[in-house]
Parts: sequence; C-alpha cells; structure tokens
Amino acid sequence: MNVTALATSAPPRSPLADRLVDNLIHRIGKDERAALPHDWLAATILTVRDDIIDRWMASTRETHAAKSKRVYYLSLEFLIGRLLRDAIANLGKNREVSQALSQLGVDLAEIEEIEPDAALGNGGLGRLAACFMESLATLDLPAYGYGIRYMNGMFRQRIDDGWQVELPENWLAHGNPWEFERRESAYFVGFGGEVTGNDAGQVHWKPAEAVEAVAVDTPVVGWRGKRVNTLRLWTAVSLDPIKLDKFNAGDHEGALAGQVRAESLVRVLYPADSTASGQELRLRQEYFFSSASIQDIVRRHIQYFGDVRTLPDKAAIQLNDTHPAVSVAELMRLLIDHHDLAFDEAWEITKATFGYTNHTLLPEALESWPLPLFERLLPRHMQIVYAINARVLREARKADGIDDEAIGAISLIDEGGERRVRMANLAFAGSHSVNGVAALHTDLMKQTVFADLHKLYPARINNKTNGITPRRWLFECNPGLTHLIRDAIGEEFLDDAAALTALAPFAEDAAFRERFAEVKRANKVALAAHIKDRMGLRLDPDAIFDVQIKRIHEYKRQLLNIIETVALYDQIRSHPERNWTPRVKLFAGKAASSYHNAKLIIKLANDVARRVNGDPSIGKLLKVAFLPNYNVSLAERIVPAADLSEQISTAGMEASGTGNMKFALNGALTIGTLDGANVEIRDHVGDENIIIFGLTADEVAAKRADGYEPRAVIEGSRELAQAVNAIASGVFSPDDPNRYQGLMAGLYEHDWFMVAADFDAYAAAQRQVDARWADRDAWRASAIRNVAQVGWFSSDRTIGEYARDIWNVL
Ligand code: 26Q
Repeated sequence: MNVTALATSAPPRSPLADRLVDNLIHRIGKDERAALPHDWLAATILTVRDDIIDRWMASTRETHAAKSKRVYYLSLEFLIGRLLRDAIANLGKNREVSQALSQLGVDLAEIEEIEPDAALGNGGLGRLAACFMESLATLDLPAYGYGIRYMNGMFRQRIDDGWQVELPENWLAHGNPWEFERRESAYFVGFGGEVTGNDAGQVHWKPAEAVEAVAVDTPVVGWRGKRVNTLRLWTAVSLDPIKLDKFNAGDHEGALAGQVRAESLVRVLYPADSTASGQELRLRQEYFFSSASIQDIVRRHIQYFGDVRTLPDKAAIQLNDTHPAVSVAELMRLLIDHHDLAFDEAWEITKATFGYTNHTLLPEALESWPLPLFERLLPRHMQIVYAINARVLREARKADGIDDEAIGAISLIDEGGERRVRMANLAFAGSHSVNGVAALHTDLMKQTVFADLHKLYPARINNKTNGITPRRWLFECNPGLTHLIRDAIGEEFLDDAAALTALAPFAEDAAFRERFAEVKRANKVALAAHIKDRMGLRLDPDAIFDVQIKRIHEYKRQLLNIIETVALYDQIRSHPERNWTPRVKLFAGKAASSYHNAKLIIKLANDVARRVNGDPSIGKLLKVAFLPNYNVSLAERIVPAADLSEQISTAGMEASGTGNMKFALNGALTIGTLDGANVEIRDHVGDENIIIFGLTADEVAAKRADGYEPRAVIEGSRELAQAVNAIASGVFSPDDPNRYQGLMAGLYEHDWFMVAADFDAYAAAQRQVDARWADRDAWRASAIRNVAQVGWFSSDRTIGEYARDIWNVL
C-alpha cells in the first residue's frame, strides 16, 4: 500500500458494518453508492432482525421445553409505532449500530426518522396493548399478541385552513421488513349459512362463505433482549383463487371479486375511539380475528399437550375490551362442536381461560350488535350465546337479592327496544376475571355498568392500574434525562422503574435541579425547532410548554382548555402591565371522521391559534399551536419537552389515561381532575406536586342528578361568559361568524361534560400554575419528584399483576 492510499483510506469497518453492506447488496439489491435512505433503513432492520431471530427461536424452544403456560393478548388494536429504535435499544446495540452506520456514512437517527409509524390503533387502548407486549417480553413471559394486519392504519391527519382532513395511511408502501408471513398457519373462517343438528345432538354449521386467515408474525423484543415474543397479525386471503375462467372471459373484476371481498376484512382500522360504530364489517373483523386466534391457540395446545381439557392450565387469553368478545362463543363452539365436550364442561374451561379488561363506561362505547345481524352472520354463535344466557340467568334467579330489573341488566340480550347482543355481558360472563384499568374506574364499574353482574359474581371484578413501558417512554424518547438520572442514582432504575424513587432526594440538590432544567430546555429547543420547521411558528423555549395531546373528544375537554386560553388572551390584552407568565399552548390529536363536534373543536383551536399568534400586542406571552397528525412518534417528541400535562376530563369519564403517566415520568407537572389514574398519580407524587381542580366523580353524578343548569353558571362567571360569547359571536371566525354558535349553545343548554361547572376552578388552577412557575426552583423540585415517584406506573408492574392475579403464570 502506498502513502496516498493510506492517507485516504476509510477507517476499518466493523463486522456489523460488513453485515449491513452484505444485506444491502444481497437482500435489498443495491450497492452502497446507489442506496437511498430507505434502502439503508431496510438493510439496518434486516441486520438487526437477524440477531432478533436467534433469540426468538431460543425463546420458543425454552417455552416448549418447559411446557410453560402461554399468555394470549387479543386486541383489535396494537399501536406499536416505529420499531427500529426500540429493537436496537432493547438489544443494547445503540452504539454498535450507530458506529457501524457512520462508518458507511449513514446517520442512524436520520434513518430511524423515516421508518413508518405503525398505527394499528386509535389511542390509549391500542398503545396499552403495545406497551404490554413489550413488558411481557421484558418479564420473560411466553406471550402472543393477536390482532389484525390492517393494510391501512389510523388515517393521516392534515390540517387544511384549520379543518381536519383525513388521508389514507399507507404504512406498508415500502414493504415491511419486520414481518414474516406464515402461510402454513392458516385457518378457515366462515360467515353466515345454516346450522343443522342430528339425532345424536351433534350440531353442524355450514357457513355460506369463508375466507382464509393467514398469520403474519412480528418479533417483540424485551428489555436487554432477554426474550422475543410474537405479535401475530392476521391477513385475509380468498379461498377461491382468481377465477381464471372469468378472467379469460374478460371479466377481470369478477375474477378478483373473492380476493377483494376477503381483503375488505383487513383493509382498514375503524377510526372510532370511545364510540361503537355498529357496522357489519366491524363485526366481521371481530369474528375474523377472534376465530383465527382461538383456532390457533387450540391447535397449538393440542399439538403440545394433547388434551383440550387442560387448556386453562396452559393458556390464558386476555380480551382487550369487548372487541374480541365473540371469542368466548368461538371457543365454546370449538369445544362442543369439534371436540365433543358437553356444554357444562366447555363452559368451565372457557371461563377458566378468559379474562376481560374493560376500558370505558361511556354508554355510547359499550358494544352491542342487533340480534338479527349477529344471527345472520354467526348463526351457530347465536345459539351458543342463547345457551350461555340461559345458564347465567338460571344462576341469577337462584341468587339472593337479584330482582327482575337486575335480571334485565345481567342478560346477554338487551331487550329494551330493538334486541341486541351485549358484548360486555358476554365477555363478563365468559371470564373468570374482569378488570378495570385504574382504581376509580374499577370502583365505578362495580357501581354502575356492571353493578348487577358484580352482585351475581362478586369475586370477578378486580383492578389493574395501567402502565407504560419506561423503555420507549423514558430511555428512548428522553436520552438526556435518562443519562442524568443514571449519573445521579446509578443503573438500577434501568431494570426496575420503581428504583426511580432514589431520585427523590435530588429534588433538594440545587446543582442537580440546574442540570435537570438544562435537559428539559434542550428538549424544548428541539421541539421548537421541529415546530418551526413544520409550521413556521417560532416558540420561546423559556415559556411554559402546556400540552394537551390525545384523541379529540368532548369528555377529554379540549374545549375547556381552549376557552381558558381565550380568557387568558383577553386578560393579557386588558392588563398588559401585569407580570404574565409566557405560555405555549400545544394541542394535537385526531377526531373520529364522523364526530362533528370534535372536528369543530380542532377548527376552533386553529382559529384561536391564528388570532392569538398574529396579535402583536401579545408578543411572546401566549402562543397556541395545533400540531397536525398526532401519532406515537410525535408523542415521543412532545412528551419530553412538556412542562405542564393537561389531564382535564370530566371526572368519572376517563377510564385511566396513560399520557398522564408518560408526562409525569418525563418531568411535567399534571394539571388535572380527580379522574382515572390521575387519582393514583396524585397519591404517588403527593398533593404538593400536582395541580388538582374541579368536581369529583361523585360530585359530577350528584350535579347531574340534581339538575345541572349551565346557563346560570356561565352567567355567574364573567371570565367564562366573555370567552364563550366572544367565540359564539365570531371573534375567532370572522370569515364565518356563526361557526361556533351551535357549539357554544350546547354549553348553555346542556353542557354534558360540565365545562362550565369546572371552568372557574380550572382557571384558578392555571393561575396557580403561573405562580408556581415564578418560583423556578420549586417547580423543578416538583418536576423531579414526579419523575422519582411514578416508576410504579411502569407496565412491568401492571403486567406483573396480571400475571400473578389473572393469568397464574408467576
Ligand atoms: C368499538 C366498536 C366499533 C368501532 C370502534 C370501537 C372502539 C375502538 C376503540 C371503541 C373504543 C376504542 C378505544 C378506546 C380507548 O382507547 N380507551 C382508552 O383506553 C386506555 C387504556 O386503558 C385508557 O387509558 C383510556 O382512559 C381509555 O379512554
């Protein structure tokens, strides 16, 4: 080698860099010079995936050898987001991968950014399923997630002139290197048709149509790569392949009709949250994935253990809300019709196998299906539901203190008006455990929706307060804070989030507070740069970043926040001489496409933003932004940069909330009502480190019962009346002055969500926030105490409780 060659040669490549290039060439078909960022992303995923596969197979072998009980998490939603950073971090290969890529002139952070955000879910329930999958692998529990491989996930949101526009999402456009199609794991799923019986009492269901469900597997890596579990998502294939006779006769559409029909099952996620949209296709989706999953579980059990009667000893199936509740009838069908068990024995096995998690008490979100639809689509399951109902109602008749009214509430069939199948009652009856997702929510389940079922089966309802994975929601999204914590208290918290309590004394350490503030400021600067880049809006990183990001829903009360923002704007203009605290109000979230008021609230946030941001008399004191297309990746940017977390639902309506936990873990203070998990967050961080306001759930119920009169409340509050009237009269919508008249009239006329009732308390709490912010040391100390005290809200803790109390796998 001559001197010139020596001088210009690149540093030697690591073995990993060589593997990356090898994958780029042989699996992507590009050389280094031709590779685009997407090619590098795919090559990196394939390279990391190779390491994962070895552990994946080892995990499966171990489970098999130990004859372990398996956990099955059935969910119509898995909001997993991007997977590369998570996989690299959990394998502990951050430095190795980024160095190898940089030897190839590629920036890891840049390619991570172009990975599509897998949004196979709407919101909290779907994200919870994703956190649970990660914690199951972390706790080394053999577990499978079962769901649907939607071709189009949650819609992309564009904001056009302030209005939400829904665009199709296309996460599979560049292929998906994470997934493995398993053609051999395929099942028939039938719909409709007829049920016949013979003299021996055997029942035969002959469906009118059928599709094939094919498994597509994605590995889920636990912390430190200990275990790799499987997320098995079903896709649909037509049973009659392309009809060549039709195709040759020129009927191209007819030839493909079967595949198109099958594909419609997995085409798109229902973009509804907290409402049950009663479309037939939704019920078809629910049965499609339930049937395939239950068939797969039973097949695996027989293969490994031989006898279907030992199923509850070796399988625990958790129903994520009622969306998979038809699984109860499906397992009964398989046990009775295919495995020749008697009803009673099948019923005991079924109950011992299933657990059901409830995520909402909102009546409009409780799933029920018109009986004629259910019967037409699933005639055999309808018979089984009737048989289950007969059994449950017999037990109810025998029990003490259950009157006719209670019988009506316990029945799986709603007889009030058009008859409907109640999926929550089916799930409740078919499970040995029914859990709520926060302490308050579980109490309310016992008192309201499930009061009579609870009386009949008093040992069934239990609480499992939600959690979040600290890997994604601290280590990966906030490396600055993670390093700071590690410097202060060592590494134990990396494996046990509860060990974060060791950070508490550092709230009293002035030097630590200073470093903590620097980390937060850097996160705010980064978010501000992102917003400047995307929206052209300049934000002051020294202002309070006050954040409300979640699905847009009236019960979550974005409207309360916006009205208070308007009131504050008014106050600042009227009293510019006062010592106002600079604030940035950040909103993000999607509205269900059919939810008129939610979409109007998005428009209002944008109208207020335009007006406030363009008012020179306000300057830096107040800025408002609605960030488009909220998703997991955007949350990962926003959460670490927040100072104040808005958790302001009408008390009794938010089952838990999990965003509240993410913010507290990243050192934001919560302003919130005593709703959902806020109650337990307060218990952990202490009253002095959270700002609680407003009516309690009991007070809300009492006010409703007493006849609430919002008009009097609005007229009794000058600030509120002024803000509401300004919005109603078109101050923020000069192009269409009547735009918000209806929305504001709703507040005067009924105010279902008690915005007016809580307004003054909320506004006062916000001024308390200002006062606290003024004492920056005290604020930072509170923020540090939040970080220190919310390790309990790790999904590892939650999954540990499910494993011990419900699944019996610990
Ligand atoms: C039902 C039928 C038809 C179409 C759609 C639906 C549907 C889909 C999704 C109904 C509800 C959902 C989602 C509910 C949800 O996300 N609930 C949230 O669950 C979180 C995890 O437990 C809680 O923290 C939140 O409080 C709760 O709102």
